[in-house]
Amino acid sequence: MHTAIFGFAASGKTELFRALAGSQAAHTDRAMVKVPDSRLQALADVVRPRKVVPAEIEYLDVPGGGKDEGLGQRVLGSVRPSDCLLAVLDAFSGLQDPERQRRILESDLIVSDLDVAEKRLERMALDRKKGKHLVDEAEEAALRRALEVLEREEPLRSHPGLAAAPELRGFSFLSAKPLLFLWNVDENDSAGVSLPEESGPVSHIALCARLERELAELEDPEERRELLESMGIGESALDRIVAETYRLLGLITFFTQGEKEVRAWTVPGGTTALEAAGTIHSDMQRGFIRAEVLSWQEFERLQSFKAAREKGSLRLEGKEYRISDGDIVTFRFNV
Ligand SMILES: Nc1nc2c(ncn2[C@@H]2O[C@H](COP(=O)(O)OP(=O)(O)O)[C@@H](O)[C@H]2O)c(=O)[nH]1
Ligand SMILES: [Mg+2]
Repeated sequence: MHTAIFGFAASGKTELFRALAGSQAAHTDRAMVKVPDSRLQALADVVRPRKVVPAEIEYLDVPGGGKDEGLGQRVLGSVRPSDCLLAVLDAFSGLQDPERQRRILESDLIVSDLDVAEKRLERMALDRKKGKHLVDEAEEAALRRALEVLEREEPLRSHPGLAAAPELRGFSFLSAKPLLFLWNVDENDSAGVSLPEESGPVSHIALCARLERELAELEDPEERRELLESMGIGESALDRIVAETYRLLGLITFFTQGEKEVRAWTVPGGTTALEAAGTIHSDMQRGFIRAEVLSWQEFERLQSFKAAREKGSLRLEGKEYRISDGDIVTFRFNV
């Protein structure tokens, strides 16, 4: 999972990146960040494995970003390969209107997609002249629908069916990606920013990137807790952003456990046991026999796999079983 942090110059992107990436951030603009999940440690406390492996999200601090003239091609190009967009808005300096920044960023994404769709359709029109068979008609139809949406200045993400169309996947349309706006407010949030209400895969979080970066630099968990409390927030930027990213992308977590390691895995909601096995290893998918599943609720209640087995809480599930958030899964397979 890749998330690109982008926005205008001096909006606080690097402060936010450092808040998320902690000590890793010093010499890089890319970091694998461990997904905080208290369930993982709770499971490890019972299993006592040699290793505990959290899920990870990759964050990229995209440098640059103009001001009034928009983001520019280089920034948009760096953002395109990501799964999720994190747009930072300067709501702390008082120098720019954050709502205006938001509109410019959103329109940059739409215009960039419009450009991609138009170019591709022009190319297809040329191919059609050379020979009808050269044109993929399903792709062309999907592109035309996308173009209509974009010409109305609507992002593709507000049409989920179209945004997810397999014919459009290769284009990595920016306005189709889930988008999280980060309103970077000052230390006291003196302006008292009010966040817009939006539906669809877009949402808004207000936080102070500089404070969060200072928080992330504290080694001592006790000091950290005290600062969090004095800031009047219970959760760090990382907690909030990761939770919102999972919600926006419809992601869930399942766990595997054994003497060797306890590990968290991230999959889209609705993933089947067979697909989940495939995210771990292709052999596991190929030789899939069944999945032994303990729900998180039952694990919390019993705190023991032995008890779960005796009480019949450990379920045997087949290929089509849909994984639930928090499931602890053991795959039986044969290759
Ligand atoms: N007061 C205040 N300053 C901030 C905040 N976030 C960033 N800054 C400052 O704004 C400047 C630009 O931040 P930076 O993260 O480098 O912006 P970038 O260009 O988007 O990467 C730096 O001097 C930061 O310390 C914030 O939340 N509050
Ligand atoms: Mg920067």
